[in-house]
Amino acid sequence: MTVEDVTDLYQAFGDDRIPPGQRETTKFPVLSKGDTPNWDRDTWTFTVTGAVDTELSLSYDEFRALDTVTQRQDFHCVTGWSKLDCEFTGVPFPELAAAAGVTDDAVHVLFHALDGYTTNLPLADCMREEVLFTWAFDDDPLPPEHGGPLRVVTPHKYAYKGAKWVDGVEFLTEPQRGYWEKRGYSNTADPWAEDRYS
Ligand SMILES: Nc1nc2c(c(=O)[nH]1)N[C@H]1C(S)=C(S)[C@@H](COP(=O)(O)O)O[C@H]1N2
Ligand SMILES: [Mo]
Repeated sequence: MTVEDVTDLYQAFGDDRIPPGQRETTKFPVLSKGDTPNWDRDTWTFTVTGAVDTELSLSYDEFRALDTVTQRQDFHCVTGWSKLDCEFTGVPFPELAAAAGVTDDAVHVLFHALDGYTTNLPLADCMREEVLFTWAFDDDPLPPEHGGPLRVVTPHKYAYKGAKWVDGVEFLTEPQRGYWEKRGYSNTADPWAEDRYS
């Protein structure tokens, strides 16, 4: 398995790999707004909706049949810890966007998750190879508390931009705010600018 190292992406945002105000940890703390939701492999459905040519509805097996990559990435939590060199396997966002065909008027994206969580990003911030829908962490299945069966990772943003238990992507023609973005966390979430709160 080829592992692509994308840990140098920070160079586009700042001088240091560890963003200002962050401490490195080797632990992987769990941060969820509530309980870990249950899911059923037979009924789990991933939807792509909104400003697309073709809305998609994929079963778990159909999602897993998409082309995948494995990347080494860093993970920055807004509460101040960073975990370096995480290996995630999954589907890059642009791959999924191409499968649905994003229409010209799409400017923004809202991610939906099984626990009711949502988070938002401008389309341009999603159309990066490092934005992954991932089900594997360091060669093991992604643990349920970390978002299994499927989560998003956003190594160029604080981790609340990555929805755990993701089951839907909505392409929007106007910006919209997600769960934490409505509750005082930064809408932009750039770790190198320390965009923590709004
Ligand atoms: N569905 C869902 N995704 C979520 C959250 C959540 O509560 N629900 N919490 C977010 C926050 S605030 C953070 S910091 C990261 C934490 O990921 P971790 O628990 O794997 O460390 O997940 C993000 N994604
Ligand atoms: Mo968080």
